Formats: sequence, C-alpha cells, structure tokens
Amino acid sequence: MKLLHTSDWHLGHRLLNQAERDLEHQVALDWLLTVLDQEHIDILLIAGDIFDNSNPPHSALKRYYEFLTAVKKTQCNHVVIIGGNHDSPALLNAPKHLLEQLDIHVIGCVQWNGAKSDLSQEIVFIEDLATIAAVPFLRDRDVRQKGLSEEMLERQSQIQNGIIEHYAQLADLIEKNEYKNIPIISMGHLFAAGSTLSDSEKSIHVGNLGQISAATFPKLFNYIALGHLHRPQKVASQNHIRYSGSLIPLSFNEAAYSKQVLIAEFNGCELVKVKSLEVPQARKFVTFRGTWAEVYSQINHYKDEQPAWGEVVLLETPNLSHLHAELQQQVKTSPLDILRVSFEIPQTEENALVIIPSQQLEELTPLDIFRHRCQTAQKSTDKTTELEFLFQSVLDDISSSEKMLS
Ligand SMILES: [Mn+2]
Repeated sequence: MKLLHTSDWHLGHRLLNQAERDLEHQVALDWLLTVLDQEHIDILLIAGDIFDNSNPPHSALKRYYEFLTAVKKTQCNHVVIIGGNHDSPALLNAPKHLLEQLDIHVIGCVQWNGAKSDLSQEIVFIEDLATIAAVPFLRDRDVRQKGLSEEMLERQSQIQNGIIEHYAQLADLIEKNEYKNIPIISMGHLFAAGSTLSDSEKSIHVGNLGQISAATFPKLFNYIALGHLHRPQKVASQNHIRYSGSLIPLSFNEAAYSKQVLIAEFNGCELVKVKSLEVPQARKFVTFRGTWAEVYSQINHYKDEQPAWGEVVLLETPNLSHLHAELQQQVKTSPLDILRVSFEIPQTEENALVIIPSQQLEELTPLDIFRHRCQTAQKSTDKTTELEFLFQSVLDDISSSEKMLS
C-alpha cells in the first residue's frame, strides 16, 4: 500500500495580500496528478488548510473540485481530507455526502452528538488498504471542558490533555474494531512539539496552545500525517510522524526551503519507506537587499526567464517619493513583480518607535503588532510571553464570540 501525504494548500491565497496564486497552484496540482499515477498511489491524504480562508474565491473552489475530479481519472481511488484551522468546516463538509460516493472522505470538523463528540465519524476504513483516524483541526471548544478555571497554565494543559485524549479514544475505538493486516494511519492538523516553525507560522500557534509531544500519540498508528506547519519535517526525529509542509511558499521566508509531498510505503501494516518529492514551482522568489544603488543595479541585472515574485529590503531610508515610480519603471520589461519594499534600519533610542510601512502593516497580525509594541515599550522582556498569552486570549475570545454571532 502506498499513500501520498500533502497539506496546507491554502487555495485562494494572496501573497502579501496582493498577488493571486492560482497559476502556482495549478502547476503544483497538475504535477501532483501525474505523481499519483507514476508512483501508483492508493490513498491521497490532505491534512488540512485546503483553503486559505473560510470564504475562498470561486476560482479556489473551482481549482479544488477540478483537482478532485481529475484524481478520479488516476489510479488513486481514495482521498481523505481533514479541515485545518484556515478552513471553514461548513464549506468543506457541505459536499461531504456527494464526495463520499466518489470515495473522497471529508472530515471538516469534530461531529457532535448532543453534548458528546462522535469519534466514529473520524474513522475512515478503506477495505484491504488502511484504517485512517482522520482527526480535523481541534478547536478550543472541541477539547476543553467548559466552566473550569481560565488560568493560563490550566487552560494550556486542558487543551493539550483534550487533544491527547481525543487521539487516545480514537485509537481505542479502532482497536476494538476488527481490522486485518492493514496499516493504521492517523491524520492531524496541529502543532506537535519538537518541530521548527517558519516565520509565517509563529502567530498561529500561540493562540492555540495545543502543542502535544510526539510521545503522546498512541503507538497504534503506523504513520501520522500532519498538517499546520509549512516546513516539511519529522516530529522529534520520528520517521513515521511527519509534516509534509505546504505545497507552495506562502511567504518570502518559506521560499528558503523546497516544497514537498511525502510518499509512505507499507508492507502489510509495517511502514517500510517514506520518501519526499520536491514540488515544482511556477514562480521563483527573489529578495534584493542592499542600499538603493545596490538594489537598483541588482534588479537591472536580473534577467531570469522564469516569472518571479520579488521583494526589496533597503538598508537605508530612501527618498520615498521617487522610490515607487523608479521601481515600477525598472521592472517593466523584466519577469519580476516587486510586491514589497521594506527597510532594515538599525534600531536606536530615537527611532525605537519605527513607523511600519503601510504595505507591510497589511501582512502583520495583531499579535505581531502587539509584540512590536512590547519590544519598544519595555527594556526587560521577561514578561513578554505572559503578556502575549493574555493578548492572544483576548483575541481568541473576540473571534469565538464573532463566530457565535455569525
Ligand atoms: Mn497552514
């Protein structure tokens, strides 16, 4: 049995809130379809964050359904999809029963049966191939008991214990059922401790303090296909607990490492091999760094044929009034799209309250700005973690009350 593990497509993503990524997704997904045939994949696992936000553009929905339709024309007959923190559970689940007819299993969120969660809904049994514990992104309300103390440490451990308990109960449930000599796979969209964060991910985990350690996953699982972190990696050096990482770079920082999908091969229920394949990219990412004169000359010499997203990092404060026009003039005939200009100016007492350029402001999260404010406001940083936690709790409360209203 061979499975392909991918996650974090973020269909509908806009780079720096500007540039559409549809062409890049198309190239990556067309390639993925050829891999399903070439590698004789039996099951495709997509571990969450299919879409970039809960209300994706129609072009993203089209891309998703066209891909699923095309999968049915390959040798890969089974698909399992879980919801991520970016996905709208309702949007993913809406065509659930229709897709089920095509052997495409969607678990958008935890299913509730009155006050109890129905874990049996997360078990996908694919005859002769695998049993899959398809755990979606677990939201605060899915794992934490109400009415208990909200103290920082208690809240944190409640979330962690809730997640661990969820996986343990699923493992028990699977063990009770009869299964033959086939692998037992688990999926998840979470932050497992012992992993490395990329810059664009930092803010999403502080809020959900559900970091669980590799050792707490039930031993029953022969492979654990994770999503959430965009950098491909093993968790705590364990070969069978993996993040495939995102399909395309979702920030300039993410472009520093290659994008992958993972192929896990089994003999009976034994995992024999995990290999990664690099995802071809339709666009390059280029950073031009230096003084204005240096950057000007670097851009002039940039002649790569492949279209690229560009960013400029200036090490001096330039004359802003000319900058934009001159840049646009320069890239007119090149395959470059300059999406961002930022400044890296050494911090001194006087410029401590640095003005953040508006373009950059759009891509910062409220937490980033809060962190920035903390840094400029206080010399000692020993309280920063606690302050960030409290700030994030407020944000979480706001967003959950918004969800209850909508
Ligand atoms: Mn993601």
